Amino acid sequence: MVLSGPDKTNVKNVFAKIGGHADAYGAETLERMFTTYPQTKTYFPHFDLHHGSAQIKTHGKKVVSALIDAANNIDDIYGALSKLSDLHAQKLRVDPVNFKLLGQCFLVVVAIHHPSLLTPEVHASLDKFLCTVGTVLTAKYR
Ligand code: HNI
Repeated sequence: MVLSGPDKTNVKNVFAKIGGHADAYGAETLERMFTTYPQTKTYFPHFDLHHGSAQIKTHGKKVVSALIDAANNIDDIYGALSKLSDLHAQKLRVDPVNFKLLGQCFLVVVAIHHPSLLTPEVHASLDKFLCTVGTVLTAKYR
């Protein structure tokens, strides 16, 4: 998946607009993922997954921070997420299909909070970016 120049601009613009809401959007993304795709809960048996859970908030913040990190290093996403790639491949062993589910939920959150931001072009760029992040995080599985 190759991000074009305009894709990179679109992605950076989305994260600039999200700004201070990033943490809350992370938690909302996770809550949507756990509700809509309950099978994803199996990776978090040690978490309180109820609405408003402090663990979901903390974890949402970590996930979105990683996305921001990737967007800030959009020409070297592999490098930026290298350690996380090791973790997901070697320790967590999350089935790759789940990355698509999380990406979809993040897109829905952006769409709900920033409807005018998500033009078809920006939607496509963000989708490419999230797919790339998923590919990077599962790159070391084999
Ligand atoms: Ni993921 C831990 C980022 C997708 C299951 N994950 C992390 C951490 C970050 C992170 C950051 C914290 C690492 C640390 O503590 O050093 N995860 C991301 C990103 C994506 C992603 C950026 C995709 C966009 N992770 C997923 C998916 C699942 C998942 C799809 C499973 C459905 N991740 C986990 C689990 C942990 C985790 C489980 C450990 C949680 C804990 O604290 O015990």
